[in-house]
Amino acid sequence: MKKDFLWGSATASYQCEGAWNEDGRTPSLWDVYLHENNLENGDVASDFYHRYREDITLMKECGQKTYRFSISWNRIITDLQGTLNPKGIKFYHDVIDECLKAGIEPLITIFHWDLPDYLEKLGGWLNRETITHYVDYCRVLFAEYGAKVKLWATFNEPRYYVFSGYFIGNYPPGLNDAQKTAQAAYNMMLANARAVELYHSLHLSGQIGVVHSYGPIYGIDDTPATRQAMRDADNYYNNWILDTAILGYFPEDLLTKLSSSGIKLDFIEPNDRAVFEKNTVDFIGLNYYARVMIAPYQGGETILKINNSGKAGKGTSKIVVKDWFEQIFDLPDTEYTDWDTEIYPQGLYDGIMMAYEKYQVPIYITENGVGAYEDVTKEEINDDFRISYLSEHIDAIMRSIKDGADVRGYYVWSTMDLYSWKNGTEKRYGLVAVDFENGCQRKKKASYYWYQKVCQTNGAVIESKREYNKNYLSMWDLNKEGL
Ligand code: BGP
Repeated sequence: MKKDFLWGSATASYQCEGAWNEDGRTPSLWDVYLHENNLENGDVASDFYHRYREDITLMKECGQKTYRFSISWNRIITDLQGTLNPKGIKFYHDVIDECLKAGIEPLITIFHWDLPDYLEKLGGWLNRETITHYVDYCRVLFAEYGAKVKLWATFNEPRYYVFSGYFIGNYPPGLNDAQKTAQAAYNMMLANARAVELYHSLHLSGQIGVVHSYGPIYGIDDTPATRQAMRDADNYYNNWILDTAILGYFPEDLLTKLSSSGIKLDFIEPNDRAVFEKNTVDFIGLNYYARVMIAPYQGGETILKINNSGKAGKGTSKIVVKDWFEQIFDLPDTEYTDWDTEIYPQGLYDGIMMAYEKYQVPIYITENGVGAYEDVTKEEINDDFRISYLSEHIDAIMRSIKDGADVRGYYVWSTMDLYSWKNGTEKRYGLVAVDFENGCQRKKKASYYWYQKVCQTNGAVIESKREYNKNYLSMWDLNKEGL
């Protein structure tokens, strides 16, 4: 591994900060949605707002060289008139300064899903005006922190945010509307291009990219119908973000397929194309949790069922997109978590190789980790399953680097336990445990000590023993061979 490889970990503002109504912060759409529906919320979360020094010290002791975190927009700009909140601005200066003092490179995610509620009330990402507000927000961040921060991500996972909020409906604003899904997705990608344009115009010495919830596509068999379903699924899951952000426009066959599926593309304005083409990202952040196994669409209506409880039983999740594809969640010969997430490290290797061959831009693995129920009241927290999960995934990255991919950093999700959106705080990902019942006390898990060795030896301690059967067709084969 190159000496400057960035080992680190990641969090997001709403999931860890807490202090939801302190020091001038106004609500985001998540505060309102969770309060109104009486659901478990992030009011306190991991209390990072008050404990960030302790968390950054823990990262430093672990040997981490980078920390990816997001900024809460509504902590910085508190209303539609653009009122700035000095205390909010100062908080992130303090976090950044603390990182830099500890030798930790900050990677800032500008938007990790917590849209200010004052914008959601006006239609959120369905409203093109939100793009203007977003660029104004970026301008504030670049002016405040641009000299200190070298790595910026415009958005965390446009796909997950848009699909969960507008299509599946399990996240706010809780809609199930294909037309609105396409429109919100389009506006978000346009906002990405506008933020890149602004950042590049300022000639700061850093890089800007987008973070994508990467789902490397595989096919259940090798038939023409499966190959077509895989291409459609790749457009649906990956290409509308990656092609658009890196190559400068949406795939033509995606636009055709959307039109033939009854989506009106009248939200596209003639001058937009040039904005996309001219303003492409410097790097991509790939969040990897699982591959996506695809079968051809068999019939019936669209079904979008996600297992958010971890108790619903494996195989509860079901995704059928009418006339596009079906996604398989219960393969017989592989392992899944209680939330129906397949554990398949080889997908990370394949995914990196595919992305690098296609796009030739630097890659950061901006999230990777495993969520589980854990008893954190024990003296020692032996999360061996997490150690083997992370070890196998890091091994996949190291193999991809050996095979020529330009991967520059790796972020464990998550730095410490935090609020896992609709899964609540019970689904834990952290290297450090947070005892949510007892004042959010921190306790290092076994995986923390193990990751310390990884960071300190620059990956030399990683050994993976897993063997892979190549049972399924991958998008990689399909990209090489064509449809
Ligand atoms: C990613 C998000 C994170 C995080 C992670 C784990 O999609 O960027 O915010 O939550 O997934 O997912 P979950 O918390 O739903 O288990």
